[in-house]
Amino acid sequence: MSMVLGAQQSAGLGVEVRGFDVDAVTPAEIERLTQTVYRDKVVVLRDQGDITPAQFVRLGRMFGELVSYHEPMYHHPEFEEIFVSSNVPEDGKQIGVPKTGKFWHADYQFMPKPFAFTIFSPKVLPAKNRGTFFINMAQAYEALPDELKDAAAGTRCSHSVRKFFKIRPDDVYRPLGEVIREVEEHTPPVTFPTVMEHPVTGEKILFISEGFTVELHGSDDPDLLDKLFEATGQLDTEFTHPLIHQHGYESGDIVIWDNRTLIHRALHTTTPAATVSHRVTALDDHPLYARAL
Ligand code: 7UC
Ligand code: FE
Repeated sequence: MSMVLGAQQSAGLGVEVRGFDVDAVTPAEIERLTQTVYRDKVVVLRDQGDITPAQFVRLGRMFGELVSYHEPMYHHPEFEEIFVSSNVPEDGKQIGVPKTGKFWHADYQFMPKPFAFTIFSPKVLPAKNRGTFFINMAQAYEALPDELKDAAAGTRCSHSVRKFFKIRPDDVYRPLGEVIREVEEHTPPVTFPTVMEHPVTGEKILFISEGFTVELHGSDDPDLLDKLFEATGQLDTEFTHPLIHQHGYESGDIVIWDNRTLIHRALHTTTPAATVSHRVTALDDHPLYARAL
């Protein structure tokens, strides 16, 4: 079967792809998928349940240069390009890191070069709460009242991993101050425009997240960042804000999303159900943004 793209899902996020075969895909098909990710933000490749870690890495490379996560404890034991989120030990050993990403963020927003694409492969899905929340931050920008758009214009934001940096096994018994100093040294905050133009679609994106964005510079209003979090739905603890999309997974899905435009958050599970996912992350040939607004 050859690759078939469905229509944009009526629920608002995602184009479904059937018949995708990682061993037969052509460069033209990858280009089509890439453009679909830029325009429609989420692409869901169905029925990829048999994909091996080696094939998954190969798939990722077709979208761009892969970047391995900066903290090795997240790496797949054989493929450092794969970031493993897991609460299921293998042979009594923890693989990857449990409970990742349960906060609003864009991947690597705290680094100098945030990724263009996140490619996500759920491996073990819990029976309930199998999904990810998304907010489209271009849509969120457009929905802002004019006074917040004006207030955000020309400002910049700093982003840091500090609130969600996970303590590593080797950090046990280390002074917390020393660990904090190391985090600030290895991953100092980065600063980007608060509003940026998407280099491919030209959309205006509000590039902030409650998890990683720690400071807004260039405004007289000390509450502006909180107002922007509030207006974009990031402070809604019930997840009913109209900008929040809940995306569900079927087993065998591989989901590719535009990490410039979407912020996401792992769905909060109430029970400690087994959950395993793999992801790879790729850069593209475009700068993070075409211009600051
Ligand atoms: O453990 C985690 O939640 C990982 C997070 C701090 N960073 C994911 C990323 O790609 O930025
Ligand atoms: Fe993430």
